[in-house]
Amino acid sequence: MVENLKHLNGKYDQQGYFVIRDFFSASEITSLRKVILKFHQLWKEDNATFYQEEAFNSSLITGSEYLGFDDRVKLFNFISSKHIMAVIEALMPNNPAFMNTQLFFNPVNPQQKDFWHRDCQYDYDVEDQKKVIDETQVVHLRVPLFDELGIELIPGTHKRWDNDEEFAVRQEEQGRTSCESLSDGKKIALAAGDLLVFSADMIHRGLYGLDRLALDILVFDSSANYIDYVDDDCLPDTAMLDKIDDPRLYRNTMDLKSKHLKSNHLKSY
Ligand SMILES: O=C(O)CCC(=O)C(=O)O
Repeated sequence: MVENLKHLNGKYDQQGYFVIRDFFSASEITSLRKVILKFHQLWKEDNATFYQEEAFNSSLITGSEYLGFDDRVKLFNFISSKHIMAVIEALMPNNPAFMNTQLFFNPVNPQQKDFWHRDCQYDYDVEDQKKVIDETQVVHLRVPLFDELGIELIPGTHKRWDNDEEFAVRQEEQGRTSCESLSDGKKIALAAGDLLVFSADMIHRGLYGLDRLALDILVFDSSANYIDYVDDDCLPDTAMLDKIDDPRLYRNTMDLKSKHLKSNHLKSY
């Protein structure tokens, strides 16, 4: 397994993604699905208009708004389970930190098209996007709960800037639209049980269709400055930490949070 992961790490480095087929057992997916479907149902009821009109994802799945103590502990234990931690640590050996979770589903409106983007484009201007892909990366671990068309991505774009076509399409410039096809796009179809690991900052899009419902786990390297992106409520509380077999991923985030708070506090004097 460790040898295998080393090979995958090299693949991630070169391509910006890798997929491990049948990574999860059927029973793991069945029990995860139960918790996620509970969240999804409550979230849809609470966000009915948004869901009907434009939504294609939700986030903060591990938070306290829709799930109770036991379900949250189940999720935390799933996310930091031995085999997921082995994958995360193969990519980030030094204190990987938990950022968030997102749930991706099909938009209700069939006119809504899947769109190319880099996640960092929503927070950074173009010059800073170039820096982000050069210096740091947020990694997504996609866990499909049902078979899905998956993700289309452009291998290698986690480390290189866009060509003219890619830039015009994802930024919708020169009359191009972000749902157009791109010549170097690679479609990765996924089945329930597979794990797809990819860089959030590479050029990619989710492919709408089938009954997709995918849990994305977002992690980052502790040396990168992403702590402001973490919502306290999606972290385990003290009582939960006691029930998590391996809470290092969350403790790393909490440590970063408290360091950040302390340094902000000092700055304000
Ligand atoms: O699946 C989707 O709709 C989009 C996925 C995506 O953009 C992401 O995971 O960052």
